[in-house]
Amino acid sequence: MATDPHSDTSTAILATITPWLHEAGELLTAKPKELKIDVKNHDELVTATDLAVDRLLSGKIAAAYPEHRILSEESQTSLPDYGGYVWVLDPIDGTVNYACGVPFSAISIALCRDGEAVLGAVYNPHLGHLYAATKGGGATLNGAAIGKDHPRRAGYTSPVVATGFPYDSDKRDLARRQLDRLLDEFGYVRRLGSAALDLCLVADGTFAGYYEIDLSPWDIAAGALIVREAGHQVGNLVAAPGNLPEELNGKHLVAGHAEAYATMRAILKLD
Ligand code: LIP
Repeated sequence: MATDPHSDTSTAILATITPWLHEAGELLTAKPKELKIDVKNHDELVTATDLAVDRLLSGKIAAAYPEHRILSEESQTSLPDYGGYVWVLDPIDGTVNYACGVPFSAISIALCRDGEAVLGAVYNPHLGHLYAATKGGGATLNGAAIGKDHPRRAGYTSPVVATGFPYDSDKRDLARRQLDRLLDEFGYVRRLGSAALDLCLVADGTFAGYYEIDLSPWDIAAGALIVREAGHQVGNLVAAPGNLPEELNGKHLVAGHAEAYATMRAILKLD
C-alpha cells in the first residue's frame, strides 16, 4: 500500500526497511562457491550480489512507495532532478572488499525529500552493525544512540582519520598528495574500503575524521546524514556538480569531529 511519508514518520519508514536490509544482508554473508564478477566503467568491479541486492531493495521500494524515485549505483545512476521523494541506494558499498572476501562492506540506503536526506541506514551484515539516522532524530548503532553526546569511551578522542582512493587513475597523484597531508598532520590513517562505513565510524567516534576525493551520491547519502545527526560535521571542498543537491555531493568530501574537521579543511588542497 502506498504510504505518504508525510504522514508516515521517518522512524516508521526506517522500521519498514530494516527487515529488508537484514534480508539483503543475507545475500552478502552467503558464501557462494562461485561469484560472477564483472568490470564497469573501465575499472570498477560489480558482482552478481550487487545486482541481486539492487533488484531486491528496488523492488521492495517500488511496491511500498510506487510514487517515489530511486537513484541507485547499479540501476539508475542519475536523475533529471531531485524533487520529491528519492531513495538513494548503494547495494554494496565496498564492492572490492566484498569481492575479495574482506568482511567490511555495507548496504547503504537513504530517503531524500527535495534533495535533503530525511532518513538513512548503513548495514554491515558481516559485523551485524546497523547504523541509522532520521533528520532531527539523532543517530544510532543497533538502536543505541551514538555521537558527540554518546562517546565510545569517556574522555577518549580518537586520533585516527580514514580516507579512500579513487578508481580513476587520473586522480591518483592528487590522492597521494592528500594522503601525505593527512599522514603529516594526523599520523594515524586508515583505508578500510567503504565510504558509507567510514562515515559511520566517524559518527560513532571510532574515527576523528574522513576524507575522500571522488565519491558518488550513493556512497555518502546515508552516512553523511548519520554523521550530521551524531552531532559532527560534513562538507565538501568543492560545490556539487550540475544539479546535484549538496547533501549528495561526494566530491572532496570531508567529515569529522569539530577539531579534526577544521584541521582537515585547512590542510587538504585541490592540487
Ligand atoms: C567505494 C567506496 C570507497 C571508495 C571506492 C568506491 P563502491 O564504493 O565505498 O570508499 O574508495 O573507490 O567508491 O564502489 O564499493 O560502492
